[in-house]
Amino acid sequence: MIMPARRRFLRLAVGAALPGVLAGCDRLAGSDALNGMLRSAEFLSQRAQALLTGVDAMAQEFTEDDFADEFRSNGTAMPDSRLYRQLLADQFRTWRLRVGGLVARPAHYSLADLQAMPSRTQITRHDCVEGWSVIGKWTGVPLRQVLSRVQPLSTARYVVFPCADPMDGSDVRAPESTYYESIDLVEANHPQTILAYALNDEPLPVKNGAPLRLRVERQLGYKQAKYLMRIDVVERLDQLRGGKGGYWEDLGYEWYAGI
Ligand SMILES: Nc1nc2c(c(=O)[nH]1)N[C@H]1C(S)=C(S)[C@@H](COP(=O)(O)O)O[C@H]1N2
Ligand SMILES: [Mo]
Repeated sequence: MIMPARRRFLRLAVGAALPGVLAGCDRLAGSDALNGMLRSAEFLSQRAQALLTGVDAMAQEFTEDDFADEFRSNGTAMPDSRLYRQLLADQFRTWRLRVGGLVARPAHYSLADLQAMPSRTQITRHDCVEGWSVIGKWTGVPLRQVLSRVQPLSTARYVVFPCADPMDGSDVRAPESTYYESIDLVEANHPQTILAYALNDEPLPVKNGAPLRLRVERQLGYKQAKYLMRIDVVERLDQLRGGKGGYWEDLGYEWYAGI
Protein backbone atom coordinates (compact mmCIF):
# COMPACT_ATOMS: atom_id res chain seq x y z
CA MET A 1 0.00 0.00 0.00
CA ILE A 2 2.69 2.46 0.98
CA MET A 3 5.23 1.68 -1.69
CA PRO A 4 3.16 2.34 -4.84
CA ALA A 5 1.93 5.64 -3.44
CA ARG A 6 5.47 6.61 -2.57
CA ARG A 7 6.61 5.72 -6.10
CA ARG A 8 3.84 7.72 -7.69
CA PHE A 9 4.79 10.63 -5.52
CA LEU A 10 8.42 10.29 -6.52
CA ARG A 11 7.65 10.08 -10.20
CA LEU A 12 5.43 13.12 -9.92
CA ALA A 13 8.07 14.97 -7.97
CA VAL A 14 10.80 14.19 -10.49
CA GLY A 15 8.53 14.89 -13.42
CA ALA A 16 7.42 18.16 -11.94
CA ALA A 17 10.85 19.40 -10.93
CA LEU A 18 12.69 18.71 -14.14
CA PRO A 19 10.76 20.70 -16.76
CA GLY A 20 10.97 23.77 -14.51
CA VAL A 21 14.71 23.42 -14.27
CA LEU A 22 15.19 22.73 -17.96
CA ALA A 23 12.96 25.59 -18.96
CA GLY A 24 15.12 27.85 -16.81
CA CYS A 25 12.09 29.06 -14.93
CA ASP A 26 14.06 31.63 -12.97
CA ARG A 27 11.22 33.59 -11.47
CA LEU A 28 9.67 30.50 -9.92
CA ALA A 29 12.97 28.86 -9.05
CA GLY A 30 14.06 32.03 -7.27
CA SER A 31 10.89 32.25 -5.20
CA ASP A 32 11.67 31.66 -1.53
CA ALA A 33 8.17 30.44 -0.84
CA LEU A 34 8.42 27.79 -3.55
CA ASN A 35 11.91 26.73 -2.52
CA GLY A 36 10.79 26.48 1.10
CA MET A 37 7.82 24.38 0.11
CA LEU A 38 9.92 22.04 -2.02
CA ARG A 39 12.48 21.69 0.71
CA SER A 40 9.92 20.91 3.35
CA ALA A 41 8.15 18.43 1.07
CA GLU A 42 11.39 16.59 0.51
CA PHE A 43 12.23 16.79 4.20
CA LEU A 44 8.81 15.48 5.16
CA SER A 45 8.94 12.56 2.76
CA GLN A 46 12.44 11.66 3.93
CA ARG A 47 11.38 11.79 7.59
CA ALA A 48 8.19 9.85 6.87
CA GLN A 49 10.22 7.21 5.07
CA ALA A 50 12.64 6.89 7.96
CA LEU A 51 9.79 6.62 10.48
CA LEU A 52 7.99 3.99 8.44
CA THR A 53 10.95 1.82 7.60
CA GLY A 54 13.67 2.66 10.13
CA VAL A 55 17.31 3.30 9.39
CA ASP A 56 18.10 -0.41 9.62
CA ALA A 57 15.37 -1.64 7.26
CA MET A 58 16.63 -3.97 4.57
CA ALA A 59 15.72 -3.78 0.90
CA GLN A 60 13.97 -6.91 -0.35
CA GLU A 61 16.32 -9.67 -1.50
CA PHE A 62 15.38 -12.28 -4.11
CA THR A 63 16.54 -15.81 -4.95
CA GLU A 64 18.81 -17.38 -7.55
CA ASP A 65 15.70 -18.13 -9.65
CA ASP A 66 14.74 -14.48 -9.83
CA PHE A 67 17.62 -12.66 -11.43
CA ALA A 68 17.45 -11.72 -15.08
CA ASP A 69 19.89 -13.18 -17.64
CA GLU A 70 20.65 -9.71 -18.89
CA PHE A 71 21.00 -6.60 -16.78
CA ARG A 72 20.26 -3.75 -19.13
CA SER A 73 22.45 -0.67 -19.23
CA ASN A 74 21.28 2.89 -18.78
CA GLY A 75 23.05 6.23 -18.98
CA THR A 76 26.69 5.79 -19.84
CA ALA A 77 27.54 2.37 -21.33
CA MET A 78 31.21 3.21 -22.07
CA PRO A 79 32.86 6.29 -20.54
CA ASP A 80 34.13 8.63 -23.23
CA SER A 81 37.51 9.39 -21.70
CA ARG A 82 41.09 8.61 -22.55
CA LEU A 83 41.87 7.68 -18.95
CA TYR A 84 39.04 5.14 -18.84
CA ARG A 85 40.04 3.61 -22.17
CA GLN A 86 43.59 3.16 -20.81
CA LEU A 87 42.33 1.59 -17.58
CA LEU A 88 40.11 -0.79 -19.55
CA ALA A 89 42.91 -1.73 -21.98
CA ASP A 90 44.98 -2.60 -18.94
CA GLN A 91 42.10 -4.70 -17.51
CA PHE A 92 41.94 -2.25 -14.59
CA ARG A 93 45.30 -3.43 -13.20
CA THR A 94 46.39 0.20 -12.75
CA TRP A 95 42.98 1.42 -11.53
CA ARG A 96 42.91 2.55 -7.90
CA LEU A 97 39.99 3.64 -5.76
CA ARG A 98 41.18 6.72 -3.87
CA VAL A 99 39.45 7.25 -0.55
CA GLY A 100 39.99 10.61 1.11
CA GLY A 101 38.50 13.82 2.40
CA LEU A 102 37.50 13.95 6.09
CA VAL A 103 39.21 10.72 7.09
CA ALA A 104 42.05 9.98 9.49
CA ARG A 105 43.78 7.55 7.12
CA PRO A 106 43.37 8.31 3.41
CA ALA A 107 44.05 5.23 1.30
CA HIS A 108 43.88 3.80 -2.18
CA TYR A 109 42.82 0.32 -3.14
CA SER A 110 43.34 -1.85 -6.21
CA LEU A 111 40.58 -4.15 -7.40
CA ALA A 112 42.51 -7.07 -5.89
CA ASP A 113 42.69 -5.24 -2.53
CA LEU A 114 38.91 -4.79 -2.53
CA GLN A 115 38.29 -8.38 -3.59
CA ALA A 116 40.44 -9.58 -0.68
CA MET A 117 38.15 -7.86 1.85
CA PRO A 118 35.06 -9.60 3.29
CA SER A 119 32.34 -9.55 0.62
CA ARG A 120 28.56 -9.55 0.47
CA THR A 121 26.32 -10.98 -2.27
CA GLN A 122 22.76 -9.76 -2.68
CA ILE A 123 20.01 -10.31 -5.25
CA THR A 124 18.01 -7.13 -5.48
CA ARG A 125 15.73 -5.15 -7.75
CA HIS A 126 17.00 -2.03 -9.48
CA ASP A 127 14.31 0.57 -10.17
CA CYS A 128 14.99 3.35 -12.65
CA VAL A 129 12.77 6.45 -12.64
CA GLU A 130 12.43 6.04 -16.38
CA GLY A 131 10.00 3.22 -15.58
CA TRP A 132 11.89 -0.06 -15.74
CA SER A 133 13.17 -2.53 -13.15
CA VAL A 134 15.54 -5.49 -13.29
CA ILE A 135 16.74 -8.00 -10.69
CA GLY A 136 20.48 -8.58 -10.45
CA LYS A 137 22.91 -10.49 -8.27
CA TRP A 138 25.66 -8.25 -6.92
CA THR A 139 28.88 -9.10 -5.11
CA GLY A 140 31.13 -6.51 -3.55
CA VAL A 141 32.73 -5.14 -0.44
CA PRO A 142 30.42 -3.45 2.07
CA LEU A 143 31.20 0.26 2.03
CA ARG A 144 31.37 0.21 5.83
CA GLN A 145 34.39 -2.12 5.59
CA VAL A 146 36.23 0.50 3.60
CA LEU A 147 35.05 3.37 5.81
CA SER A 148 36.19 1.59 8.96
CA ARG A 149 39.65 1.32 7.43
CA VAL A 150 39.96 5.02 6.56
CA GLN A 151 38.22 6.23 9.74
CA PRO A 152 35.90 9.16 9.01
CA LEU A 153 36.47 12.18 11.28
CA SER A 154 33.74 13.38 13.64
CA THR A 155 32.77 16.18 11.23
CA ALA A 156 32.06 13.74 8.38
CA ARG A 157 28.43 13.51 7.20
CA TYR A 158 28.34 12.45 3.55
CA VAL A 159 30.16 10.17 1.15
CA VAL A 160 30.64 11.42 -2.42
CA PHE A 161 31.33 9.17 -5.43
CA PRO A 162 33.02 10.84 -8.42
CA CYS A 163 32.79 8.63 -11.52
CA ALA A 164 34.92 8.21 -14.64
CA ASP A 165 32.32 9.17 -17.25
CA PRO A 166 32.28 12.79 -18.46
CA MET A 167 28.76 14.09 -18.97
CA ASP A 168 29.61 16.80 -21.48
CA GLY A 169 26.77 18.39 -23.31
CA SER A 170 24.88 18.71 -20.06
CA ASP A 171 24.13 22.07 -18.53
CA VAL A 172 25.53 21.24 -15.09
CA ARG A 173 27.18 24.33 -13.63
CA ALA A 174 30.21 22.44 -12.52
CA PRO A 175 33.99 22.64 -12.50
CA GLU A 176 34.10 18.89 -13.05
CA SER A 177 31.90 17.28 -15.66
CA THR A 178 31.71 13.63 -14.67
CA TYR A 179 28.74 11.77 -13.21
CA TYR A 180 28.76 11.81 -9.41
CA GLU A 181 26.53 10.81 -6.51
CA SER A 182 26.40 11.07 -2.73
CA ILE A 183 24.77 9.40 0.26
CA ASP A 184 24.83 10.13 3.99
CA LEU A 185 26.87 8.15 6.52
CA VAL A 186 23.79 6.26 7.76
CA GLU A 187 23.14 4.93 4.27
CA ALA A 188 26.88 4.37 3.74
CA ASN A 189 27.06 2.11 6.80
CA HIS A 190 23.94 0.10 5.90
CA PRO A 191 24.83 -3.59 5.38
CA GLN A 192 23.39 -3.66 1.82
CA THR A 193 25.45 -0.67 0.69
CA ILE A 194 28.27 -2.31 -1.23
CA LEU A 195 30.97 -1.46 -3.75
CA ALA A 196 30.17 -4.11 -6.36
CA TYR A 197 32.76 -5.71 -8.65
CA ALA A 198 30.61 -8.64 -9.85
CA LEU A 199 27.17 -8.91 -11.45
CA ASN A 200 25.34 -12.24 -11.90
CA ASP A 201 28.51 -14.19 -10.98
CA GLU A 202 30.67 -12.47 -13.61
CA PRO A 203 33.10 -9.55 -13.37
CA LEU A 204 31.10 -6.31 -13.59
CA PRO A 205 30.60 -5.57 -17.32
CA VAL A 206 31.69 -2.21 -18.73
CA LYS A 207 28.09 -1.29 -19.59
CA ASN A 208 27.15 -1.73 -15.92
CA GLY A 209 30.05 0.23 -14.41
CA ALA A 210 33.33 -1.71 -14.47
CA PRO A 211 35.48 -2.03 -12.52
CA LEU A 212 33.42 -0.90 -9.49
CA ARG A 213 29.99 0.58 -8.83
CA LEU A 214 27.92 1.57 -5.86
CA ARG A 215 24.86 -0.47 -4.85
CA VAL A 216 22.68 1.37 -2.37
CA GLU A 217 19.69 -0.90 -2.45
CA ARG A 218 17.08 1.19 -0.70
CA GLN A 219 17.33 3.94 -3.30
CA LEU A 220 16.54 4.43 -6.98
CA GLY A 221 18.67 3.69 -10.04
CA TYR A 222 20.36 7.05 -10.43
CA LYS A 223 22.03 6.70 -6.98
CA GLN A 224 23.81 3.50 -8.17
CA ALA A 225 26.97 5.26 -9.37
CA LYS A 226 29.00 3.35 -11.97
CA TYR A 227 32.72 3.64 -12.94
CA LEU A 228 33.84 4.67 -9.43
CA MET A 229 37.15 6.51 -9.28
CA ARG A 230 37.14 8.09 -5.82
CA ILE A 231 35.32 8.19 -2.54
CA ASP A 232 35.35 11.59 -0.82
CA VAL A 233 34.11 11.93 2.74
CA VAL A 234 32.72 15.43 3.30
CA GLU A 235 30.77 17.53 5.78
CA ARG A 236 28.49 19.31 3.29
CA LEU A 237 27.25 18.86 -0.23
CA ASP A 238 26.24 22.42 -1.07
CA GLN A 239 29.72 23.52 -2.10
CA LEU A 240 30.24 20.68 -4.57
CA ARG A 241 29.50 21.25 -8.26
CA GLY A 242 25.81 22.17 -8.68
CA GLY A 243 25.32 22.03 -4.90
CA LYS A 244 22.70 19.27 -4.78
CA GLY A 245 24.92 16.22 -4.27
CA GLY A 246 24.60 14.42 -7.59
CA TYR A 247 24.55 14.75 -11.35
CA TRP A 248 20.78 14.27 -11.64
CA GLU A 249 20.11 16.08 -8.38
CA ASP A 250 21.83 19.16 -9.82
CA LEU A 251 19.22 18.95 -12.61
CA GLY A 252 16.26 18.69 -10.24
CA TYR A 253 15.94 15.10 -9.02
CA GLU A 254 15.48 14.44 -5.31
CA TRP A 255 18.70 13.77 -3.40
CA TYR A 256 17.00 11.23 -1.15
CA ALA A 257 15.83 8.64 -3.69
CA GLY A 258 14.20 6.16 -1.29
CA ILE A 259 12.05 3.52 -2.91
N1 LIG B 1 28.65 6.85 -13.72
C1 LIG B 1 27.34 6.69 -13.99
N2 LIG B 1 26.57 6.08 -13.09
C2 LIG B 1 25.25 5.91 -13.33
C3 LIG B 1 24.65 6.41 -14.52
C4 LIG B 1 25.51 7.04 -15.47
O1 LIG B 1 25.09 7.48 -16.55
N3 LIG B 1 26.84 7.16 -15.17
N4 LIG B 1 23.29 6.24 -14.72
C5 LIG B 1 22.45 5.98 -13.54
C6 LIG B 1 21.10 5.50 -13.83
S1 LIG B 1 19.93 6.66 -14.21
C7 LIG B 1 20.76 4.20 -13.71
S2 LIG B 1 19.15 3.66 -13.91
C8 LIG B 1 21.77 3.18 -13.44
C9 LIG B 1 21.84 2.20 -14.59
O2 LIG B 1 22.68 1.14 -14.28
P1 LIG B 1 22.95 0.02 -15.38
O3 LIG B 1 23.61 0.67 -16.55
O4 LIG B 1 23.78 -1.02 -14.73
O5 LIG B 1 21.57 -0.49 -15.78
O6 LIG B 1 23.06 3.69 -13.24
C10 LIG B 1 23.13 4.95 -12.62
N5 LIG B 1 24.52 5.27 -12.39
MO1 LIG C 1 17.93 5.60 -14.00
